[in-house]
Amino acid sequence: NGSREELINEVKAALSAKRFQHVLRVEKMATELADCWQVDEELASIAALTHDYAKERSDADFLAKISEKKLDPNLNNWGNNVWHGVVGAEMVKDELGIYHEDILNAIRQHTTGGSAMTKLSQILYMADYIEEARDFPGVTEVRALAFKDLGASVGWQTAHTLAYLMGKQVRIYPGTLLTYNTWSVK
Ligand code: DGI
Ligand code: FE
Ligand code: FE
Ligand code: FE
Repeated sequence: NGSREELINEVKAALSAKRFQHVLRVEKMATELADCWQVDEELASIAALTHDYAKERSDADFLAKISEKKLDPNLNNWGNNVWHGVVGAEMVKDELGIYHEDILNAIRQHTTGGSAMTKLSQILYMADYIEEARDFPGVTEVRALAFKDLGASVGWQTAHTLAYLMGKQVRIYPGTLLTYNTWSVK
């Protein structure tokens, strides 16, 4: 725990080169959004650098952490997509020594969002979605929206991600639906 360089080395060691480059792009976008929305840029940097720290961990690691930290046992029924944020935050805390609750909540919420999201959480959720290598229909528009109306951009992402997931007929995490009902409904 300490310098950005130290944190970068720990994250780099935990991830593929490709995912580490994504993390650096999320950091760049998150600090730009933080500057725009008057959020502490250092908090945005730390949250972005650590948001996918646990993404490459085994299912067994996540299941052990759910049990160790006595998290909601319903989490056992999900998978890496949900675990790497919700359970990954516990690994960031225990292994990287990051205890700032706003940062940990932003990591917890970075994939599924949440009904209550701080500005930092909204920023990380959006930065992950619109970092400069992301390419999907509407990306230019939603990038601009994130700097103009942050909450509306959260609603846009949630509506589009939910539609995409439903198109694939995969299971929807209840938290994703709560995010939709809070941020996307007109
Ligand atoms: O970790 P990243 O790839 O940078 O991005 P992410 O953490 O935002 O999303 C990881 C994946 O999670 C993405 O492919 C969409 C998926 N996802 C988000 N909400 C849900 C979900 N998958 C399921 N099955 N259910 C959800 O509610
Ligand atoms: Fe992620
Ligand atoms: Fe995301
Ligand atoms: Fe990510």
